[in-house]
Amino acid sequence: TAGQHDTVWLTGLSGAGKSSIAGALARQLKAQGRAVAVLDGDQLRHGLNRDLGFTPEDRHENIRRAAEVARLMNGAGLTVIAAFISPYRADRAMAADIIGAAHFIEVHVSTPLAVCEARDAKGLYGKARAGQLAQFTGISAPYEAPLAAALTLDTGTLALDESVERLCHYLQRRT
Ligand code: GGZ
Repeated sequence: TAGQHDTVWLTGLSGAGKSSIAGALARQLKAQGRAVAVLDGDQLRHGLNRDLGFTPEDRHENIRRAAEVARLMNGAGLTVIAAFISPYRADRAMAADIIGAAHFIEVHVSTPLAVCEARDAKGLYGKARAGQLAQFTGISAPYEAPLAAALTLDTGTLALDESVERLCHYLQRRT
């Protein structure tokens, strides 16, 4: 199957829509008969990565572990959809290295900060603005946008099914 050993790596701000896209894309690919696994930062931080916070060093370790897991899953024949803020270019480059550049598909979920903040689905932006949440990406910690993403999806202007459609189209044309 095309893309069987690939990792779709979604990067973007908190609330940009990474998890929603990951879930919907996984459903779609499964319906096409693919074996798929989703790795989500918010979820991994409750288990495998529960010892990590949000310093640059901890984010680096978070991404390193996630990439190692993705590599193992790709090796077992799964298409991996990874959803991590992964705000540092250097850490995404490390992930590409671990996974293998040929199998790493970087997708920028580029929803603008203003849109993410207006949504504030979990109230985290409010807390960050109030100074109750340190090192919050986009507010008090950096986000380094990809320079050459395979695909850029802004959920402020694209409906979820449109984003999934574009991703499926991209994956189909790849192999
Ligand atoms: C960024 C934070 C922070 C800080 C808690 N900065 O939108 P969410 O809530 O559900 O997902 C975010 C999640 C980010 O985890 P990642 O593993 O994707 O981050 S990284 O790739 O940078 O390591 C957010 C929540 O954790 N959260 N505090 N200070 N996001």
